[in-house]
Amino acid sequence: MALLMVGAVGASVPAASADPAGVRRTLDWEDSADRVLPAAAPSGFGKQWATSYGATTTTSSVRDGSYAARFELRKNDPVVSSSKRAEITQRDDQPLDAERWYGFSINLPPSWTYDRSAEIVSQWHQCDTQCPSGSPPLALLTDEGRWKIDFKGKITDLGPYATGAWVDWVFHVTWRTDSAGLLEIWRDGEQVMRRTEATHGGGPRSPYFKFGIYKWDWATGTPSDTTQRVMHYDALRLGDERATYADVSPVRTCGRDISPAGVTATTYEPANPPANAVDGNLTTRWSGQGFGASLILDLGVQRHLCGTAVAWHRGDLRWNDYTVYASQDGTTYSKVWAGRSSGTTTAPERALFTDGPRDARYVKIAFWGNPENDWASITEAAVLGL
Ligand SMILES: [Ca+2]
Ligand SMILES: [Ca+2]
Repeated sequence: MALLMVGAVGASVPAASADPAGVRRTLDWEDSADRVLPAAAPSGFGKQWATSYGATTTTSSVRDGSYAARFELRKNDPVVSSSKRAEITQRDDQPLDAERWYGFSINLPPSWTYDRSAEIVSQWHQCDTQCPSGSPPLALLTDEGRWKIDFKGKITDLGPYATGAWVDWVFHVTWRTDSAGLLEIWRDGEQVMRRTEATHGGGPRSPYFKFGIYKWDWATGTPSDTTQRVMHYDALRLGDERATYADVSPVRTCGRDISPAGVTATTYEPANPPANAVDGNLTTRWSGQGFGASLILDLGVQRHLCGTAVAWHRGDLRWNDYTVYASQDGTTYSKVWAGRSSGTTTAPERALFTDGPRDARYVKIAFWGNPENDWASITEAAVLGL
């Protein structure tokens, strides 16, 4: 059977990023290009530590994948940027009135004991030139054994922190100096704060994000009960106004519909070409005849995939036996699911990869038979990712 090519159905093929369009940067430390600590900060970020242990990558405790960042700050460490800190900082290049999503996960190990002195573990710093001075407009703190939010100088107590566990945070901020500002915060999926008011004090740019350990009391000599802090940080995703909660949340559930950049089939009848299977219309279909007739979705780049959702023509009247394969190169395919559709619905039916998520660019859906005839007829096919 010849491979019949049809035109790309997406607007454009993404160049290299594996993130949804609204996610501007992922820092989950799984990309080897980001594992440049402690010598340097990852691309696009600045370095604010002075020791060999200030910021490193670790495999000992991770939120996702195989790597996380590990921050360590000691009381006697050199002063960095006028204080005691081990932080990775975004550039001060955020446009005015920016809407931003920030998702990340923090693990405070058991050594993160009670201290009467606070530390900031994530902060949103006002811009540096022509901008108001003073404390950052927004910060996530630990203080006296508790999580706290400092929003424009007002402290909100979120209750005691637990150690030895990952805590997922999502912040959604519309940076405004007027009443159109918005601040939303979720901890482990639960919204813990919402404000609709000005979110910062002014200047020509929006605040920028920094994360790590910042403990100013160690620089000023204010009493403190600790001399060392170690923290793990992972699954950072920075999104813009196009992003959603799910796009940046450290919780990755299988269900993200990944738009294909192109679709082909091993065979089809002219009236029902492969593009009909990805047009969002359940009344149009791809139809190809024969045992093993296959639809192939090309995602344009390798993505972290976890399943498919397939809707069958006459899917409420007959079942279909099919197999799903995944491939990185479009040549070598591995079986990721095999089974039978329900025969009770024309709606898309999800099939999650039997052995869990995998990285792939191509997904092939191969038809083996139904009780009526030897035609594969798929009205819609989608690939699910994390
Ligand atoms: Ca990771
Ligand atoms: Ca269709």
